[in-house]
Parts: sequence; C-alpha cells; structure tokens
Amino acid sequence: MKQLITIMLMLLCIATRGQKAIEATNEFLVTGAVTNELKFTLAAIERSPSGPIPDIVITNHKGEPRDTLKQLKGVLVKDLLKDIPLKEDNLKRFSEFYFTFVASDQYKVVYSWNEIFNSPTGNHIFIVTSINGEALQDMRSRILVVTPTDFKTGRRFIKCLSKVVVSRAEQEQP
Ligand SMILES: Nc1nc2c(c(=O)[nH]1)N[C@H]1C(S)=C(S)[C@@H](COP(=O)(O)O)O[C@H]1N2
Ligand SMILES: [Mo]
Repeated sequence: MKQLITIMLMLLCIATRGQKAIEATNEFLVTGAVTNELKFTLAAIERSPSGPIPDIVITNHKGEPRDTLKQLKGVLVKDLLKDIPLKEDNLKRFSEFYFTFVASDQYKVVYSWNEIFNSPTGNHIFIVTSINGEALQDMRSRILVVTPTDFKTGRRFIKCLSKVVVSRAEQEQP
C-alpha cells in the first residue's frame, strides 16, 4: 500500500511538472500602430470603474467544460483603451485596425477595433479585477482577460496578459 502511494505521488509530481506555470503579469503595454505607447499597471486598471460579471464556464476548443469562474468583477477593455491614440486621423479607417493581446507565454488572441468599440461583444470583453473574492494583485492568472459571450470561452480566456499590439490590415498586393 505504501509503495502504491509513493508511486502515485511520484506520477502526480511528474504530471504537474509537465504543466509549466504561466508567469503572472503586473502591467501591460499598448504598442504598435499608436502615436505613443501606454502602460497600464494594476493600479491603473483598478482606477477604471469595475462591475460584477456573472459566473463563466470556461470551455476548451472542443466545447468541453474546463473550469467555472465565480465571484467575478472586471473592467471593460473598451473603457480602458478608449483613449488609445491610433496612428490614423481618418475615423473611417479605424475599421482597418486590430489588437493582438499577447500573454507572457506568447499565447495570442486577436480582437478587431469594431469588435471592441462598435459591437455588442465590446460590452463583454473584461479585464478581471477580482475572482473568488481574491484581489487583482493576488490572482495567479493576472492580468486575466475574459469574453463571456464567446461560444468556446477558453479561446479568448487570456491568462497573464503582457501586451496589446495595435496593427492595421495590410494593403492588398496589386
Ligand atoms: N496565457 C495563456 N492563456 C491561455 C492559454 C495559454 O496557453 N496561455 N490557453 C487557452 C486555452 S486554448 C484554453 S482552452 C483555456 C483553458 O486552458 P487551461 O485548461 O490550460 O487553463 O485557457 C486559454 N488561455
Ligand atoms: Mo483550448
């Protein structure tokens, strides 16, 4: 029995060591096609008005439930990024812009300018400021972004956001 427990503990150690922890972040930089870069610290995120978010079931790309997030609070990404100075004066051409959210392990997720600022989805893209009653600075997956209205919520569940790269759609080659 003792031997069995030892073997099981060893297997558990190997299994958990294979899953490398993603490094939590304490700020993120907005860079790329902007006239000046902006840095958002945890304190800056917390200065934005936050509201409660209903519980979210995180589903993987197959639709299988992975986790349920409870007692959530968050700030809207559209509120935080509303004053980002895009490198473009013509408002019409803002529709060419997109934002790549990059995590500390290089996991990447894309949102378009219209999706964030001109669609119902934009009302549901949050930076999580509290989870299970835990404060932002204590969250292991900080800085965490969620999009609860997605069909497969895991895809745009961004743990440990480190930067947002602003880009514009490339010109078509003649
Ligand atoms: N930083 C980061 N966030 C991530 C991922 C990742 O690899 N790195 N994987 C995503 C995927 S594909 C899913 S389904 C969910 C849940 O994955 P997990 O069970 O590995 O946490 O997290 C998402 N967020
Ligand atoms: Mo996934």
